[in-house]
Amino acid sequence: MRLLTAGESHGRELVAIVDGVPAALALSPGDIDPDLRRRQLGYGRGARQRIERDAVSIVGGVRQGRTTGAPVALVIPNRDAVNWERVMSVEPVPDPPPAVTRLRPGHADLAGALKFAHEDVRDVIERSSARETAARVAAGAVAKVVLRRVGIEVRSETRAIGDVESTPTFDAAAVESSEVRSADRAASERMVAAIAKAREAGDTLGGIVALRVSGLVAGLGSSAQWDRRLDGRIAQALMSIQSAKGVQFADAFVAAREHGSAVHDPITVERGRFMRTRNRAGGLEGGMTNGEDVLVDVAFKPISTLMKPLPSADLRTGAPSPAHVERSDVCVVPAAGVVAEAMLAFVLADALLEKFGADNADDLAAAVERYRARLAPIDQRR
Ligand code: EPS
Repeated sequence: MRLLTAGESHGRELVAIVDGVPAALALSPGDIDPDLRRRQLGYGRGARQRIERDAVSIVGGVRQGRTTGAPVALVIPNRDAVNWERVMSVEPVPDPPPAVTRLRPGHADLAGALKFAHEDVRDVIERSSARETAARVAAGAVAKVVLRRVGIEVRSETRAIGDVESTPTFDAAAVESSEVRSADRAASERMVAAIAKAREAGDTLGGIVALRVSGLVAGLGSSAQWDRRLDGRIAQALMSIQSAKGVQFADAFVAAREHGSAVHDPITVERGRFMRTRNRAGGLEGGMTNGEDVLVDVAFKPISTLMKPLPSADLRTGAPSPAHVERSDVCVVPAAGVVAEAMLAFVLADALLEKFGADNADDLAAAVERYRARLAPIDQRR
């Protein structure tokens, strides 16, 4: 599967093209819109989310409620675009709006302006903005439909916001009813309080999202070539999310300080299946799934647009100047969990189709079933 997204944060609409989706999958906006809604929620979100009512139009790849095997094309209108018509006009306007030139540390502003020779940072902001993640979430929802066809499920939960931590249980009902997407009620309250305090101070907060994938088969990805290793592919996709600064599988940074005997997961056989007595590998060995749940965390830095801006400089003159301030969020970690689910689902669906065939969803399901039947220990297969 391949994904391309296009569209500006304040342009008319966002676009996603998902290529390589198998035919014969039931797919409708009802499979996508709930995730778009979840991405908009979370304590600490900015005023933009009160303007948008993200909903997808499927404009390619689906007919009579089923995928055809053609590229799935998705469009999400930006309701806010009506307020940005002059700024975002495709045609030149007679008196263009003032350029943004005060660079925000932590954002794409400086590197992007230098790279593309932009004199208006707006030309960088519009595409680097995390608004683009709405298109990713729509595409990820399609990937989740592929995964669900063979019983694979991706979940996320907030592990930390600022210095407030919790231990994820992935209890979906409790997570989705929390304003910060943590199933731990007491931790949720402390996370909300920490975000409120950061907002009062004109500051922002980051955090950690935990992801768990269940229902997997062993053998997705490959140890045979560096760029087929699934842990690398997952890390790349998660690291590509706006604000992501780190990825770890299970508790990798703790395990790195321990002995091998404490870290590797003993193999047992239960009810005719290979099992592990623990899962410190995070479900991946040798760049392949090992059949256990995939466990992966993503660290998100605090949002870089600060209401009390850091010292910075002007792009055109180089003169010292506080960073540009514009409407933004205080904390996006709850929403980032939904985006991370989408990216993880996308990579796993891609790996699944690569192994089992991407043409038709029924063929795919039959191939996975056959494979599952042959995964028993050798002497139990006879
Ligand atoms: C976002 C929409 C954006 C920001 C945020 C994410 O809307 P606007 O820029 O119109 O307020 O709220 O983007 C950033 C934090 C950023 O730095 O770009 C969204 O829909 O997720």
